[in-house]
Amino acid sequence: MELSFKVIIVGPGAVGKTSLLNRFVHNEFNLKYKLTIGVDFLTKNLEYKPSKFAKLQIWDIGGQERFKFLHRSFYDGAFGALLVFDLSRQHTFSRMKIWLSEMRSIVLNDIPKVIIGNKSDLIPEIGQIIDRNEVEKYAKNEGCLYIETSAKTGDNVEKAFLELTNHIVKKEEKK
Ligand code: G3D
Ligand code: MG
Repeated sequence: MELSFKVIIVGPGAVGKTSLLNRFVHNEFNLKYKLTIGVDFLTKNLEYKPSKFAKLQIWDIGGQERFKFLHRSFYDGAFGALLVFDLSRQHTFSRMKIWLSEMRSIVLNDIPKVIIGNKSDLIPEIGQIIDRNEVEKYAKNEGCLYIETSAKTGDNVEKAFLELTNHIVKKEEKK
């Protein structure tokens, strides 16, 4: 049986959603398409356990409000979600929380979610802007994993997708 899952990547603009997707799927950081127009998806076959593969169809959306009318079909059929904010910009954390509560109002079944603090490569330079304990507390409270990534260096990017996939697989196996 081939496993195949739709997963979605959401969050405010410019937090690095498209860059994370490019890093994960193509292992590169130079953006060929800068602005996400509406909805786009990429697929990748992920070896989530030795010799076990899952095909991920990853949907990327712009953070822009003007795409709001797309949300319902965007969320439709998703098995899991990555919620991204930017570790270098405080307000993106609050905006990401709004995305999560909106998702809860649209996707009524509880799908696995991973919260991503992206751009961790900037922390040595700019210091810690967002209280990590607060993010961890929030994630725990929402039943989500929290992972800090860098699409630029690639740090933890595969791990974030792996954790999400393992979560989804475990949940499906229980059915
Ligand atoms: P979005 O899809 O969430 O809107 P993008 O975000 O992937 O388009 O990225 C927005 C900007 O953040 C881009 O910069 C991109 O290069 C940068 N970026 C994405 N991920 C990282 C990261 O992990 N580290 C750093 N340092 N920058 C990142 P520009 O300048 O091209 O707008
Ligand atoms: Mg984008």
